[in-house]
Amino acid sequence: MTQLMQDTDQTQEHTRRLDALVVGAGVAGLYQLHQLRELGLEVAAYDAAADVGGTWYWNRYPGARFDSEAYIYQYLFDEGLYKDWSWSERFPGQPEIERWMHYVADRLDLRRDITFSTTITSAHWDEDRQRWTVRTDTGEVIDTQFLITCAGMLSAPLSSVFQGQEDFAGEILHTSRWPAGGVNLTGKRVGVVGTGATGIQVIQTVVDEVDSLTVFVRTPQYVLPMHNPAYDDSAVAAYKARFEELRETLPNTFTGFEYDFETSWAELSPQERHDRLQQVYENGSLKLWLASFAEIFFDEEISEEVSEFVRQKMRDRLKEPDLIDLLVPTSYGFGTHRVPLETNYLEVYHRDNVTAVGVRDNPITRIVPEGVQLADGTVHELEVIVLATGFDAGTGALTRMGIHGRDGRSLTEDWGRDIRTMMGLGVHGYPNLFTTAVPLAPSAALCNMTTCLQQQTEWITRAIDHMRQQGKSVIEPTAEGETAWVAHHDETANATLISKTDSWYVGSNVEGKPRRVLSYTGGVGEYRRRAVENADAGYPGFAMS
Ligand code: NA7
Repeated sequence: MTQLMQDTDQTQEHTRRLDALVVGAGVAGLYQLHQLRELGLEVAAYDAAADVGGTWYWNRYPGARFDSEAYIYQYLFDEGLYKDWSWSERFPGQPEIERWMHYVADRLDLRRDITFSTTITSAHWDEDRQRWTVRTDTGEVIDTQFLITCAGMLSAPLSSVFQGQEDFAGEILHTSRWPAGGVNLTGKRVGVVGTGATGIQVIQTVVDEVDSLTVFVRTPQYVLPMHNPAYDDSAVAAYKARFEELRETLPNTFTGFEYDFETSWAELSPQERHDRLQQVYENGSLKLWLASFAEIFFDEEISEEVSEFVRQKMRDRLKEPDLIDLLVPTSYGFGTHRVPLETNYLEVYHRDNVTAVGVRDNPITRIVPEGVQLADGTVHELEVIVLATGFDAGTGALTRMGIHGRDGRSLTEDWGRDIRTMMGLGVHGYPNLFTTAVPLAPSAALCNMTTCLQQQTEWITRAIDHMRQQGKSVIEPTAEGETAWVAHHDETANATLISKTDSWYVGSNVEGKPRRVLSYTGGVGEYRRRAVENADAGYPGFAMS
């Protein structure tokens, strides 16, 4: 027997054959696995994590919690699944959310089809066999008809940020790789780099524990106070009674939340506008952002007026001019960044053991053994450095996976030039690859994720079902279909102020990443309508054979 034949035999022996491989066992992956199993497919999910949860497995940093209301961050396809779980508060913390994900996996008996602690290291489309060959870091080879990525939009951490990180004498941690057993910060000198939604949750939480806290602030954030009441039995019963209403409403609003833009700026007097802003501010949710005035995303003057409303709230709390200068944004409009909800975050900076260090004009140059060094040579001595420095959003999970499509083309290289997808559901040149939570769909950012991920996975299930019924085995976005979607996406996105503001929403947080608004900004309801229309019409923009 020749060496080649031996290798082939061994590969076949160890190759697992599937109809569909789902990458990820978080919100999308669990539901996708469930649906395809119900459809009768031979399907399995793989996850690098040791258990289910996705985002809620990895992000166990201090203070991690929802800022979608718990009763809308839900699966809505099964009334019993919804009603048999009771949330303890409006915006629960990560441990409770992770327990809920376990509940979902157990209830649907999903774990038996999930391989944990296993990373996909490559996926190659085999043109002759019209199937994917997928390899893992445990040496497994999987031969699958469909490859479905449910890998999350914020799962590729930016954790190697500074020169010298490996030389630090203390402990350095990225927020999304926080150890399961926690980290003892008691009495320690702790530094936090980053004041996005994550950094803010960390800062307001660890401040009670640490000896001293040094916060490195580059771009300040507009923040809104969170109102987070505990739920008693009657509150739980009240939201459960709304199940049908929520199931009807959520998929059709602008952002997949229960609320929507109700009033137009032009229709109201200045006093009425202020009253409306005050009313939604007091709601203590993302309502001021996602249900005040849609014009804040398009009109610079209206954006400025609403921004000023929020700035004044922040100034009233910060009081001190130095802190106001450092922490109140002025260079971009409210809502063009992701808006964090917080609890006494601004008040943290009044504490004696907290130092806010501006690093816009005097940037961090490197990590030294003692701590963080700035451009002017100052060293902030620390024992723990928390990197709340974010993610390669939307694309990073896939570009780190080694996906190669037709003719060996590399998704990493393709998206390194230009980030294109067909409705965020597939990519031209990559047959039988279905995607979720990638760019050019609302699930890339501007969405209550459960709403969008249910919709996308249901669309994928329907497409596969359709193919099987039609006797088709390969689906791929056409070049023309994709180009038309990209054009529509860009036209919609480039009309927004989001497109003009630097943040992970446009990929500017990753050096060299092609700039494009990641999220579809036409609205969750509109996206859904278009996706359903596409399926009803027999999938124009996709070629099937
Ligand atoms: P974000 O929102 O991307 O925030 C990252 C933060 O880290 C942000 O304040 C950055 O400042 C800061 N950063 C990154 N690199 C540096 C360097 N080199 N120096 C100083 N500061 C730096 O990530 P999050 O994890 O907070 O949130 C991501 C999403 O998760 C969030 O939007 C929610 O949807 C959940 P910058 O703004 O770049 O000046």
